[in-house]
Amino acid sequence: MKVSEKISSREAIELEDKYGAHNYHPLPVVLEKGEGVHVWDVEGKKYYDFLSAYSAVNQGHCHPRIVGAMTEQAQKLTLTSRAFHNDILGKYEKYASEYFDFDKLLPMNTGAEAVETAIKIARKWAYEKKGVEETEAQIVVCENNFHGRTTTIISFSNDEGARKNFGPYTPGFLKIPYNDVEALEEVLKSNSNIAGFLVEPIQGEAGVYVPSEGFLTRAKELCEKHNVLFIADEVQTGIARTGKLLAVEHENVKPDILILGKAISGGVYPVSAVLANDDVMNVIQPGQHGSTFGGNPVACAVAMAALDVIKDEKLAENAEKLGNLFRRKLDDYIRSSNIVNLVRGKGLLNAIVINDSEDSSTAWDICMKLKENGLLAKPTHGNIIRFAPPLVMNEEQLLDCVDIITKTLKEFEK
Ligand code: IF1
Repeated sequence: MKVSEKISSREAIELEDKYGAHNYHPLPVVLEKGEGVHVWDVEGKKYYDFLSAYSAVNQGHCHPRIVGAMTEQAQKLTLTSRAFHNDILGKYEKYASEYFDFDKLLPMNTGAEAVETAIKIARKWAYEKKGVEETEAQIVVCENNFHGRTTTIISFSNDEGARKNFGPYTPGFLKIPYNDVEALEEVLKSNSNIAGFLVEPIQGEAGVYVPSEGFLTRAKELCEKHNVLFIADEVQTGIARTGKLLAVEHENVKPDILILGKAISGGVYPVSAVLANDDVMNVIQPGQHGSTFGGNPVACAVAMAALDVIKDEKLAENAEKLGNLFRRKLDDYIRSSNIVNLVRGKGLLNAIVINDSEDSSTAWDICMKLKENGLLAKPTHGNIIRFAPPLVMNEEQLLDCVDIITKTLKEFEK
């Protein structure tokens, strides 16, 4: 079968089922085209994309400037490895370091790789700068975290589905409840070998949990007081998704290590990055960390275009404005609804909690009906549906989506 050969939804799903590992349970829709806030399935049906590939397509599907940057670079030089220099890596590292106001950037490819990189840097910093006894460093993480799927990262997950039967697990992590400043203070006071505090500024996969106002500020203060690195995982919340360039900016908190992924490339190419100032980043010396594709020329070209688009199209401001409108409109509906308990989020990272048990199929059934009505979304855990459209959406499109969502939810009113 040639790639260009037309395929039906049923055929595509059957091929994946027969020849692909069953590591996902996708909604039964087969997409063929994406443009801006819309995607089309192989039968030509058009949908609003309300997942944005888990917040990787913030700039909209196939943004011409980003695809153009990829196409142009791909015809010049795609990959050199880091065995040699090239003419674009340094430009990108300067551009992105200044863009996020850090001294340096370490380029990787996936979010999980960037999280692993941040863990390694924090541990090395603890041994070589803080004086922690080697192999004794601990990193504080939050319950219900999601930071990726590598063996070390799932070692500190409490999601049984993500970690069961993948042991033995990597040691060196201490867990506290999310949004619990007292628990953080307690663990930092009673342990002198803490390297860092790794936290999502909003917990995405857990169900878009926004912490209390001031949590990030207090957490950063405690990290400074106890000489612990504040490590912000902005893979999902970053790149304008929550109405600021970074979610930590809602509290003017500057992390010691910043982790980025997903929309740093506009969903066009796998790009991730770890940023830090010299006193932290310089613990990494030649030969101590790396990746074949990390910082490749295509990634550099794509990321610079993707970050340009965020600023030029004022996507953080748009996310802030449309996010407030979205939650206001849904709150109006929820007041008279018996199927939705609440809507929560920041910017255009939102979720609704369905008034049914976690193990019910209601959230899934609602997403199936949304699909019929021309909007794609997917439940995170159990009875929570995440709503995260591309940030290029305009007000008219957002109100159209609110109509689709509320009309669909009304069909499930008890
Ligand atoms: C899946 C959602 C999950 C992330 C944060 C690191 C990573 C992610 C805060 C790793 C990745 C993706 C992974 C994907 C589903 C999606 C996701 F919340 F975004 F929806 F799982 F939590 N830090 N999130 O959210 O980045 O290695 O994937 O590039 O694994 O099912 P990655």
